[in-house]
Amino acid sequence: MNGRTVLLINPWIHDFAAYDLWARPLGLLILGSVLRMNGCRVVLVDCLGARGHTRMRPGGHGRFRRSIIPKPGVLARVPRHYARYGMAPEDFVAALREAPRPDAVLVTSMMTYWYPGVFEAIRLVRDHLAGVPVILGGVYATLCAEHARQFSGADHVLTHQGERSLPLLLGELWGEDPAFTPSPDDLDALPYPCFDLANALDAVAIRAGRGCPYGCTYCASRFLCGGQRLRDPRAVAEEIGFWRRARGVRDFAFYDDALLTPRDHCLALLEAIIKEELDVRFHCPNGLHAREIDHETAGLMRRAGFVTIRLGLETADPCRQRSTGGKVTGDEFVRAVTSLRRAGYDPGGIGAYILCGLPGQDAREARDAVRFVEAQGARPRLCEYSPIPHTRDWPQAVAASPFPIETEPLFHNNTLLPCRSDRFTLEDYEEIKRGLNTR
Ligand code: B12
Repeated sequence: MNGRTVLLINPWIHDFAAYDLWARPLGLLILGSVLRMNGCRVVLVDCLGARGHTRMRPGGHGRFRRSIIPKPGVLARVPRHYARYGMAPEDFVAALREAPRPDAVLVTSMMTYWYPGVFEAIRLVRDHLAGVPVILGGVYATLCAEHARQFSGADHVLTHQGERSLPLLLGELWGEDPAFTPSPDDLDALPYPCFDLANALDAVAIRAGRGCPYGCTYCASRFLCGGQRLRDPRAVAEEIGFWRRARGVRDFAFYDDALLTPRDHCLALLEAIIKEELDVRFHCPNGLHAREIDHETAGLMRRAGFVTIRLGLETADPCRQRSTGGKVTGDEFVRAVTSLRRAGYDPGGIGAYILCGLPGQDAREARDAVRFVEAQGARPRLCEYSPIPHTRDWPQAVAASPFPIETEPLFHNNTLLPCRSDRFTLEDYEEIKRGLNTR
């Protein structure tokens, strides 16, 4: 594959709201590095990169550039602005023109309901790079594969992890044998993501493992990633050290589905990071498993440089905790918060995610969870439930939702509270949220 050029595209977000909470196209950049190992030249157009922001805060999160666009027809009655988040389309076209003509274009995708931004990118690639094969992959492409095949305009849709399947497909298209087709199960064999292509390296996303030992009914991790696999903790610490020393990166966001599980891996990771003496900050925008946090873990997290802590509580109702997968109990949550506070964390900085609008859920349950979190001194963070195909809750979500979520992924948008009902209305949600904002 020597001499081949591949263009990676991280498309826009089309949504009612979006804020950059350390959102980086980690999967796409790992694939870019795999293709480099195969001799390809790799170029990146990141709609959500430096040119896609109006304001970046120190620490690597910030405001995306926003332009209001017409709502897709099916969302016409939603009384909110709809916008394209990320770089101006003119800049996107200019970037396509400036890049060397590629032998293939790879487009990634994240949330299922963000597909219009993906389609827009593919349309522009088709207009400006006629004849170049376009391959689509990522979370939307995996969760809504048929929808993507039918409507995206891509030549090929690859589902699930692409480390092996992508070089094999490109090999077929180009009539060449790829030299490097790593298994996505052997995480220590994978190269570092090609973050060097990003024009502002203000934060790096990292994973110490993939998958999760739990199988929560509302979560698609099992379908997307398979069972849990772990990286060698020393290799993770070395990677962090590499970005810190070679590129001066101070902020890192962990994208793990289950960073703190199992305990011995987590302790080894924290100790390996501390040993590197790096002066870095870690952010965990994806919820952590509170069950694993005790006096020892909390102390090590503090020493290692963990600053943004979000715990995945979801609900304080013991029945719901058990029936959705049993990942945490109220007592374990209390112990986690107490341990974090003893380790020196400011209670207001300990966020706890609370799921709102699960199929059949009563608003009272979310209100109780808010009170429970506040009683521990932590900060409730509401998360509107997004129904996800291939999860165990999906059939119930389809039955409960007033929207046709089975045929139209736009209705998975969490902003709509897609499984709202008389027992949990949008007004209930707004009222709970207002209550938090006024405190
Ligand atoms: C990290 C993460 C986040 C980060 C942001 C990530 C980002 N880049 O923007 C944060 C914490 C901010 C976040 C927020 C949310 N998230 Co989230 N998140 C994840 C998580 C845990 C990992 C995604 C990831 O980056 N993986 C890392 C890389 C290695 O994998 P990857 O990108 O998928 O890439 C691989 C493959 O997909 C494929 N691939 C990728 N691109 C391409 C391209 C080609 C051409 C090919 C061939 C292959 C390919 O190969 C790659 C390598 O193997 C997933 C769960 C999961 N396990 O996927 C949920 C997940 C995507 N999130 C989800 C949800 C629900 C949310 C929230 C709505 C939660 C909420 N209610 O607030 C918010 C919404 C954010 C918003 N702004 O609206 C859902 C999806 C919902 C949906 N309908 O699509 C998921 C699946 C979790 C779940 N509950 O099941 N999230």
